[in-house]
Amino acid sequence: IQEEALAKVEEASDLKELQAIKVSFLGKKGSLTQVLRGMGKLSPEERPVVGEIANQVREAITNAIETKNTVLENAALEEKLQSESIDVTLPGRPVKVGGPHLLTKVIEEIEDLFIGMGYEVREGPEVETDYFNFEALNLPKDHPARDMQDSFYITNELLLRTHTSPVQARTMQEYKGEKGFKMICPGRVYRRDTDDATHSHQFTQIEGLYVDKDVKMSDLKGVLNVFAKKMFGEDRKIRLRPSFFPFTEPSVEMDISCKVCDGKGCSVCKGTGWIEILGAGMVHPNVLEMAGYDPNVYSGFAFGMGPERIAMLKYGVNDIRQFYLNDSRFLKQFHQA
Ligand code: FA5
Repeated sequence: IQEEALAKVEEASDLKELQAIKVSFLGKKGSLTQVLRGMGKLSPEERPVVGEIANQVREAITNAIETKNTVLENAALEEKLQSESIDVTLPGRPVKVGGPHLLTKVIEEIEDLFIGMGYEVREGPEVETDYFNFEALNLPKDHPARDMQDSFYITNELLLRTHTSPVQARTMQEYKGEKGFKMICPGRVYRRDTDDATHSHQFTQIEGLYVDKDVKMSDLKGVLNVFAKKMFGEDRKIRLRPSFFPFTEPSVEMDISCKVCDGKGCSVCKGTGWIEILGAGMVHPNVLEMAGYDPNVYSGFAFGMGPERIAMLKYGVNDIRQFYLNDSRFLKQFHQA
């Protein structure tokens, strides 16, 4: 029995097999156990002799199994370590990092440009009073021009601002009609417009206002010209067309000469070759007066532009809705831009 058992233990190749061998010799029905059970039938002289041998055999088998058990356990551990080892020399997986939204970048670019010309950056509330959004801008109740900007009213007196122009009146009030200043104000605005490729019901504007003694229309033209060239390139031309806003007189809209470029070169846009990007004008005397400035002493110019339209023109985006879809395939194209 001992020889047979030791040979089998030696051959065992895994822990399961070793366990089976242990049961077959030492278990309840194991062959050595059978021998021990049969001892009762032996004569009193034979019993101690056979008993001693049987005990020695059991000890030998038990020792052999334990030794083999340790060997097999170590082997199993070794194998596990091998198969689960980490190759630290493999290149890591890149961690995805975000970046500023294209619109944020364009707004910051415009801000930098005007900060360079001495403008301060201001903010105003998106939930605005009827007074600042309309009345202080020379748009009394029932004025037909209110229809130009279909509004989201919250109460009779509160609405989501339809443009950033209320910040003109707010800033003038803060300066109390006492001194000149230059400011721009970027922010979100809301209109009951139907969404399409160039219109959104929520979009951004950047307002600009320069109030001082002796500000002239030619100053406005000069500043807009610098802005257009810095933003779109030296070869761009601007065109001011007569327009109407109740808060400016005279009022203009600014077009920029438009070109489309592809791999083969650039050509002017289809249609007129011009694209409208902002509204502007000389601050209406009524607006100056309501905000505490004497229109006989002070004058000013103001403008309001749409950064989405500017970004579309500059980066070749053909649908304004792309800015709000949060499609990472669109967004990540501009992370390095
Ligand atoms: C105004 O909102 C005037 N407050 C601008 C102004 C300021 C004039 C100061 C004079 C003095 P208008 O509605 O045209 O004007 O809008 C200005 C710009 O906002 C447009 O040129 C366009 O670039 C952008 N814009 C207007 N409506 C939308 C829209 N639904 N979606 C995206 N951009 C728009």
